[in-house]
Amino acid sequence: MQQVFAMPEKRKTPVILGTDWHTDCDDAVAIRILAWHQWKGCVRLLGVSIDSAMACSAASMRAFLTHEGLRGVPVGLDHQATDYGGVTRYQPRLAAGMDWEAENRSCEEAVRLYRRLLAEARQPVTLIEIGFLQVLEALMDSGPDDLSPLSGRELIASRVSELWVMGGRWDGAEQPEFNFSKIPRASRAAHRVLEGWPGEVTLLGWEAGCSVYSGGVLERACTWDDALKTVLRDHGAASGRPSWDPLLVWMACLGDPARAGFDTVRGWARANAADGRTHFVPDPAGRHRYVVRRCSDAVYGEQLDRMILGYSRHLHTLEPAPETVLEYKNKKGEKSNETPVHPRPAADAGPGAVGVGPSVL
Ligand SMILES: [Ca+2]
Repeated sequence: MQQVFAMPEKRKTPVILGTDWHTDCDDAVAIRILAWHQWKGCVRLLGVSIDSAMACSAASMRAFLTHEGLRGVPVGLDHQATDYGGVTRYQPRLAAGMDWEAENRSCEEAVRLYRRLLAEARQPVTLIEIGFLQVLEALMDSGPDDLSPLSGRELIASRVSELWVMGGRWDGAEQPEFNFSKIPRASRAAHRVLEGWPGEVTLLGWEAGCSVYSGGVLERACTWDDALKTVLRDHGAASGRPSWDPLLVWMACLGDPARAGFDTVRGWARANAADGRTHFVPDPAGRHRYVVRRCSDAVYGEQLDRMILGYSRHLHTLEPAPETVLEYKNKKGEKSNETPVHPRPAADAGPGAVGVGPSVL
């Protein structure tokens, strides 16, 4: 039976993305999925928090956000998070020609970015975490400051609608998952966030995304320049990459796992503070839930690829989203709804050559 997926609602839900932006590249695919939802008017990206600190973390993130039509989104960095280590090819290429140290230095401390954005929020904010959890742990533990008289827990309780986390394993497997176990303090942070987060948490585990491949559509069907295509090639994943982070971002932007084709199990999730191994106790009154797939790998992968290529074509053809059409006065002082100039330069091929259209779901 054909699975019917929900179109995004034009709610412009404010979201903050936390990402390790580390050695894997599915975070970049996830940002493409988020950008697609912003284009469709579903979400509004308030900021990005990077929770591992590499040589060109901030420079490569800012460059990629610009490629994705998200220039100017504030970027925070956990400046202490050099202990995650790691080397990657895609970041240096994105950051070529930029002053890496200066870009990192210019980033607001990640916890302070969260506190500032939450203090300024006038409607509930969705938090999406596709990396390590020590920044959210520090947010939870933060005290009142010049940004807000509220403690971190009070800010979360009053301003955050829900936290969405890619992490853990919820299929009963013994092995710990990467985000919850890369280094000891990642495990401790996972333990403490699951134990003490004052709100709803939805978890997508390793098992839900490991066999869903996405992104390969760019190699097959995108004949123009696309930064994400280059990122995937640099990672050695031109034919696609498992979709842990993209799947979580998709359901979080929709605000409901069911709308992305997932069931949920409610209860209490726990992570071992020493090694990040996870455990779940079903309970209808629990504040946590993990997602369970309804569909085949191919069905999820196709849906993600349609968004990935649809947004690529949008960037390439400079097609304006309805939400970005500005009203302005022409030379005669008359109001006009003419298309504004898109900040991206024109690329080298015409529109509509291959693949699916931008209205994809
Ligand atoms: Ca990640």
